[in-house]
Amino acid sequence: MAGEAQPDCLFCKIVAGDIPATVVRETPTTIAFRDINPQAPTHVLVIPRVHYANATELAAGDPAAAADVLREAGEVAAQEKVADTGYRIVFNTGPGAGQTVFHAHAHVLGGCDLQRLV
Ligand code: DGP
Repeated sequence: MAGEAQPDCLFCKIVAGDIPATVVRETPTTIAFRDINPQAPTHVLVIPRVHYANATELAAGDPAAAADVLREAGEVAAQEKVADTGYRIVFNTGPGAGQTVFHAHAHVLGGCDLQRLV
């Protein structure tokens, strides 16, 4: 059922504490942890504790949690001291866009020149 933990979901296992992660922030509804394969000096993932396959489904099914993820992305940027120089919040959505983990997550990227693509 939408929103419920999925036994085969990697990020649900991180939420449950079954897989370790380098957590940088936690709230009652979100967890932020360092990406295992960083693409920038700051590369943190912000996930909702509830399971939805992607950001669009999260926004439709639990808009409050979606807002929490977005707010936390900004808090991570401030905590990582990349807010002033600029950062990206990226939601890969679907395999064609490079999504590999089908639990909604925001990539927070910063700490280098990000002025490419859009
Ligand atoms: P995406 O390609 O948008 O689905 O991003 C998934 C990200 O998750 C990718 O950048 C790598 C990261 N990732 C995959 N497995 C793990 C893990 O076990 N721990 C952590 N911290 N990150 C992971």
